[in-house]
Amino acid sequence: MLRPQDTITRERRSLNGLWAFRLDPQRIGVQERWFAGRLDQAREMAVPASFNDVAADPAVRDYCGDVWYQTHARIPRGWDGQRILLHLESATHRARVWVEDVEVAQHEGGYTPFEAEVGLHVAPGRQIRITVLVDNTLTFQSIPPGIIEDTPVGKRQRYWHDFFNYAGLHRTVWLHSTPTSYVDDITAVTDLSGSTGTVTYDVVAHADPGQEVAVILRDADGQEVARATGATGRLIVPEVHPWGPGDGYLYDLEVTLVADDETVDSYHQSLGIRTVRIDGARFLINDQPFYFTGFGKHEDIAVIGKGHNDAHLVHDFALLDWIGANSFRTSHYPYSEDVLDYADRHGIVVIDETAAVGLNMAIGGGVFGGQGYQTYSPDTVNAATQQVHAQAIRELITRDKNHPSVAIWSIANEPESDTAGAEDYFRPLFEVARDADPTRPVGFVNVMLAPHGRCRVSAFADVLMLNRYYGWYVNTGDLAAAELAWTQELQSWAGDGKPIIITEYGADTLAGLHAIGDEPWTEEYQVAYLEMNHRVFDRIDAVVGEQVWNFADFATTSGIMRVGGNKKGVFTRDRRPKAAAFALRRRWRTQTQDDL
Ligand code: GCB
Repeated sequence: MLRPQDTITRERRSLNGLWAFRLDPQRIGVQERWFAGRLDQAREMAVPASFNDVAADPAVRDYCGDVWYQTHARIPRGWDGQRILLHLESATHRARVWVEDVEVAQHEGGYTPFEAEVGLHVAPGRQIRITVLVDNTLTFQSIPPGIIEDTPVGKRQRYWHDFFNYAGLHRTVWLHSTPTSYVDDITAVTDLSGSTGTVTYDVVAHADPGQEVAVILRDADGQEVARATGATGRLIVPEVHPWGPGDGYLYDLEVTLVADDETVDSYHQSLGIRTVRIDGARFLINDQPFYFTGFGKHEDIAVIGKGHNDAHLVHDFALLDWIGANSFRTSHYPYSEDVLDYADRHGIVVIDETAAVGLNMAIGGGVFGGQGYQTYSPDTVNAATQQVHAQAIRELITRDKNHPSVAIWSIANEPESDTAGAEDYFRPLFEVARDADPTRPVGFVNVMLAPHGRCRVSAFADVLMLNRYYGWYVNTGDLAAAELAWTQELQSWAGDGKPIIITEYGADTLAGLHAIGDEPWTEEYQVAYLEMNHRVFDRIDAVVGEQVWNFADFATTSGIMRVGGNKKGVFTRDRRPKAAAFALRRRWRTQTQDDL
């Protein structure tokens, strides 16, 4: 599946705007066929957006279950004879979709796209009704997992991850057309040797006899640099301009389906020519050692929650640039494709993560509620969960495999990883990732509860990604003790001979709170905490990256550990800098990659 595009053979129409919206707490909508007519008793809801905060209604904010979205759209007359599709970039966490009275799609997983051919049910020029049932429930068989607890006052959704369960239609919904013979998928793998680049491509096309695949590679000025015919092949690019950190140089691969010199279908795939490789404990991009600076982020904005917004996208990247960040992690789910496109164009390196977060009932139960469960068991995270997780990995890699910015696949955040159950659960998932993409390093993010020597999953990983909170959750307020303990632990990981990226270190900080001594929650403490961490990292050669938790304050479920959300942001939720922002800027903008 390719993302919808406007090309000489394809068209797309965004369905973003205000949709009809209705909660369905009794789950009667399917039985009553709410899709079969105009949605009754509906309010208006913005798409894209999380529905939770838009309505200013606690019943909507904390809602758990089925919600219905409906819109009407006209199929362009010019699409007569074309393949017509409905494409949803995400529906969190699962969806069923009807066009008129016909169910056309179902999808599990809240952060990856899906689409359905709808041509049989629509007529060009006519208006159609599109109805989407979105279910935001988390269960042990969803990624991320959660549980609905029956309490004396009703059902309550619990989950073991530290961000608010925003849901809805978070990204663009498209109607789009392709020719009936069409390019269905493109995989491009790039390589560099001296000043020569290569692009090895593989195109899946639904072609009629007599039609063939042809590709043309153009540089950023639109000049042709290579061409070939055939569904698979290799293009040689002399005097290549590689993609690299800080240099988002992109080529355009035009993939066409041709018959007798006529273009039947055309799709443009942007490409960055670069390599990613691990050499011992070094992380190499284009054979140069790379040191990650940046953040774990969230898609999290006031009012629209996890809804995609272009102005916020540009602003967040402007702040990344201002502070000197060269990378971020899509903690803790796949982000909008617009985010990755932007990272490609601006040379920002991405650790791309699945939504497998909170597979750890020991830690999450203590912090966020939902105690007393065993993580891996036939009744909790089990073989069925593993299948859903495997599918989430495949869908992530299918969607993002051609982004030069993506340097690492992270298949989970902080799962329980120190038990035999964890080993059995994760071993096959690493294979799933490597089968789907043999070219990029694969890892997962290790939690403090599974330190070196106890973690049974890190052996499967190409790169070690550690989240550590010395000086915050442990040695709170005692940075000297934290520094010693952290250095010792990190030295033991360094013995594994793999590159180490610190994917989380951070301290909750209330903007405007100050103190002279080491007082947690103050702006000064956040600075001192980060500086302590940096002293530790700078001692250990195997550390090839530091990503602070978090870029900005973000919304969480309510609980005694959180004050109006998680406050570990270096920026506030409305993107104002805390003192730590200036401290990081000094480190990241004034030091070179060699110093770090
Ligand atoms: C973690 C999690 C992240 C939390 C963070 C915290 O280890 O990966 O999702 O938000 O800690 O602030 O506790």
